[in-house]
Amino acid sequence: MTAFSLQGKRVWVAGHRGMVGGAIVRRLAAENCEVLKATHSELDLTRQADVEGWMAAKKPQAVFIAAAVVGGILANDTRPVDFLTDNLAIQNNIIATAHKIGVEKLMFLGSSCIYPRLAPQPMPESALLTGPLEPTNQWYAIAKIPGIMQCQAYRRQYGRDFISAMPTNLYGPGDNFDLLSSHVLPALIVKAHRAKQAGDAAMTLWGSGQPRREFLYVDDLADACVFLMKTYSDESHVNVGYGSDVTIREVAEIVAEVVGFKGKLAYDSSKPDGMPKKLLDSAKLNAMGWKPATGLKEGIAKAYDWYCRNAASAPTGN
Ligand code: GFB
Repeated sequence: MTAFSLQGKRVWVAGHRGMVGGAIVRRLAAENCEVLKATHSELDLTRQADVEGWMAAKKPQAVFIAAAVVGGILANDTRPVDFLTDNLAIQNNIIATAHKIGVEKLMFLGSSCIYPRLAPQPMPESALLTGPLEPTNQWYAIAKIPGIMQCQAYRRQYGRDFISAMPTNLYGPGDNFDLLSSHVLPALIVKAHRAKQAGDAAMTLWGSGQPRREFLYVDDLADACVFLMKTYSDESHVNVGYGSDVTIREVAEIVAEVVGFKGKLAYDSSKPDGMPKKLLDSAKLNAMGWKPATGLKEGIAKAYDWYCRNAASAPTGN
């Protein structure tokens, strides 16, 4: 493995206002580097000429691509154009320009939904492109797969040090708590909090509660990203997971306990379940010496605390 030092470098975190980008910025504070950021009003990442102009002027030496159109199971299903074409444009513009201006190291971030719906569990890196995708997130998955291939292609043809990491389902500070577009964990936090405040007898989950998901605290992901940026240099993408999964019902029970909601769980079967199980095989990353630091209940307590201090009073979708 080749060591790459971030010290003294200009490091661009594309998507720094998102949950993942924000966590990477927090983690980079310990790396003695200059963090570059561009807000959406300063730079529209879907516009190639703008990305080229901005990157040529700012000259980042390292880039984390944490910018993406993201969302939970319903948002994926109802906004296919945004999830497919915006994500393709964003990653293509950044990766191609990174090559043009000679970025020394780049990390592309994908998602565990790149793997087939019925992939072997836990899902190893080698399961990519071995079967049909889960229909509820196929647009996002189809957009992310070429990002991995692009990093590989620039490495093969031009010797670029571009790598990719595939995180599992994430949660934590800076999450999206809008019930119509969020992922399950922030949605459960909002639902439990509101149900507790209203004195409701039950809170309603989407689907059957039976699907299994793996949840990683976002600051642990950021730590893994910086670790890989500094130590990993190869073609294959690397899974970044927590190491174990729970059913949606089980995670709802943990959220209810953390929030202090004592009512029942109800299920809305008109909403989709999505993948029956999504657990990454993170053996490759673990063998390099990295492990997550935050337990699930501990992470949920931190996320709930952040929600109470920052988002609980904001209007959210219903
Ligand atoms: O996190 P989530 O929206 O997406 O949903 P995926 C996970 C599971 O939680 C599904 C259930 O079985 C949902 O039906 N669920 C229960 C809920 N209650 C709720 C709720 O109130 N809100 C939400 N959102 N779900 C995502 C992809 O898939 O995984 C993304 O859509 C991304 O593109 C991400 O790849 C990692 O885990 O099914």
